[in-house]
Amino acid sequence: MSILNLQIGQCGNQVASKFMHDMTYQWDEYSEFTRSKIVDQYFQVPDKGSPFPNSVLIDMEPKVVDRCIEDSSKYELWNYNSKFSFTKQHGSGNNWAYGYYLFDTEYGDELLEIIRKMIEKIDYLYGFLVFQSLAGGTGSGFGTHLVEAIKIHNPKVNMMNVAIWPYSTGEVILQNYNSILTMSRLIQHSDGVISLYNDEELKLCKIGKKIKNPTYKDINTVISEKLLSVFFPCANTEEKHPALRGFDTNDIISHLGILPQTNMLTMNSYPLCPDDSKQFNALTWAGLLNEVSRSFQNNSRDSSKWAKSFGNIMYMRGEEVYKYNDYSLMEDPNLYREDITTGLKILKDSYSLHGHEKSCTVLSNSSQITYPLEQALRKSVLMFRNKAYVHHYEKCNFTEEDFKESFTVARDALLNYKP
Ligand SMILES: Nc1nc2c(ncn2[C@@H]2O[C@H](COP(=O)(O)OP(=O)(O)OP(=O)(O)O)[C@@H](O)[C@H]2O)c(=O)[nH]1
Ligand SMILES: [Mg+2]
Repeated sequence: MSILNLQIGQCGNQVASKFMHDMTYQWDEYSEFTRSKIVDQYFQVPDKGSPFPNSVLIDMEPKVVDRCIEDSSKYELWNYNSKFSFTKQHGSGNNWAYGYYLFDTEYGDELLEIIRKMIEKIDYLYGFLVFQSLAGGTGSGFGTHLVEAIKIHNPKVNMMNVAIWPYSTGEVILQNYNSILTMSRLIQHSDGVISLYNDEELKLCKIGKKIKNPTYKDINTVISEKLLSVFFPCANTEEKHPALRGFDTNDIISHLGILPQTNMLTMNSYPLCPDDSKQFNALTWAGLLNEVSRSFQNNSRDSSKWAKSFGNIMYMRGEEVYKYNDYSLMEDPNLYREDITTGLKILKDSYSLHGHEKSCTVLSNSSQITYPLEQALRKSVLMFRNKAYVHHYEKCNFTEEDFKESFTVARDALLNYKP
């Protein structure tokens, strides 16, 4: 029962490499159950040579992929297998359409062959986990086309995406176009898109961790913590949901009420970081649940403004977790849609992650996604009306009609999330 990770572009590779590194970081402390689940799920153990992750490293430039492979060559437990990497000598220039076009015209078949070889090695593949940024050209454009192609070749295998949103102040001039074009395709082809925000993670590093000038390395540490709180094995020996294992993408998809075009997921995690001042109020399970549930309230007492969920999965990890059973704050009907909801699922493990005594993360299929998507859509439409940079996309066979179609998909998805 394995997941195949696809790490695409600079951001996708750096985030996924940190995630895989942290997955095995405190190996000696893990239980037998946890170790066997990690190996089963994420690694190949060949007869000869060292174990390697079920990961394919992909970029249009060699630098980042080479560095990820080189860094991992120093790890004791595993190393990336360079046979499962794919690089070329030019980037996609932050242009979604160029990345998409390169897949179509030049490199798609070659890459699909590498992925096919990886699939052959896996006993039972049940999911893809794709790491990409929304703003660059490779992770977003090339990555989007790859997702579409994989879905055609493996329609029964589920597909989850980890999408990193750019800083809203904007380092990349085309980032709003690229974000909307990627999201509009993932809305149609993915089974669940987990959004993470560079703005939010930067704030956590600065305010929570007191890092003056956070680097991508710092930001990726925070992102990796959040992702592990979901994808790290969960023993969940409590009676309430004995079959659930949490990190299994099938479970996530079936329990989050994901329907076609309502597949945009967000994460709320507490404590935010070790020296975050909030953690002093949140050292009890009740305090943590209070913090997590408050993040659905959009700072408002008006319940009509609360984020409404199709479904939530709450991961509770740490000390005395099995003794705690008051989930009323996260079961509050105000947090859920009236028409359709799968409600709250709870997963527990007594192993504490990231040095926190206790931690609580909610993975949510809810209207929390609407604000960033609306903002990116608004800015894209404004640029498009002024024909700004459209010719860069047209050069790569991406027409004005294609733009309009993507805007419509994004608008329709937003409507699906309206309570
Ligand atoms: N969190 C995080 N964001 C990153 C990292 N590297 C780049 N980004 C973000 O990703 C976006 C740029 O995308 P990249 O991943 O660099 O682009 P790419 O996919 O390599 O595509 P091209 O370089 O255009 O071929 C910007 O929003 C950056 O802030 C990283 O290591 N961590
Ligand atoms: Mg790049």
